[in-house]
Amino acid sequence: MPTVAGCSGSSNQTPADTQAETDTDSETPMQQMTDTPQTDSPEVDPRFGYVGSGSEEPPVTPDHTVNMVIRPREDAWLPEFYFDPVGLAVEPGDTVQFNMASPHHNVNAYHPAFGYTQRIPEGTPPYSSPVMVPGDYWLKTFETEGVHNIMCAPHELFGMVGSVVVGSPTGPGSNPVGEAPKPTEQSRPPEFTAGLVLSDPALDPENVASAGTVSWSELRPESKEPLLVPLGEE
Ligand SMILES: [Cu+2]
Repeated sequence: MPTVAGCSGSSNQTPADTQAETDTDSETPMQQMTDTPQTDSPEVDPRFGYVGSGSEEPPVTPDHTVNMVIRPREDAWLPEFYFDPVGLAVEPGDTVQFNMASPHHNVNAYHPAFGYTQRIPEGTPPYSSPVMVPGDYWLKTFETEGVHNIMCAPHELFGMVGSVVVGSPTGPGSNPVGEAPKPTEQSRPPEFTAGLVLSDPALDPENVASAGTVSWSELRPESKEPLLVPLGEE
């Protein structure tokens, strides 16, 4: 049985870190951050998105909002960890704001660079956010058309996964979750409750595309079943 994936020790930083050319070491980093070179969309990085804290105004007006939630269960020791909505249809170029409604989450693409089977469109960079705290938010602009399966890496095996359909319900993310990795990939598909959630009929890419949004409450109870047990319990 695979071990639970720990938090990747990545220290992802905002693009501001790449502009250390200016050697004015006196002013605050926040001040330098506002001097980002002008491009079409400089604020939301294709790989690292944009991290906002507290009441900070987003630099880009989000087109959609997703909450990242922890909710206790009445019938099990393990709470539910989930994205809400868990399925979302967007247009290419739309920006989604992920709100940390609870602690210790991130947003992470299913991509071989992270050790997972590819479940985002080919040619898409392996995007991820840092692990964030309540009140933070993360912006991601979805450019590449097709199905994007995403997860919270710390809680993936508990079912904290989602599906963003960008334009058309196509690409590797539209394949069944049990699909074997390519021979060249050291990667694994969505497993345990992650596999159940992404296999729920409501998250069928065609359904997400036509429904627009799929809330967590629309999934079948059996798709949310906790499959991991703590030490000492059966
Ligand atoms: Cu999480």
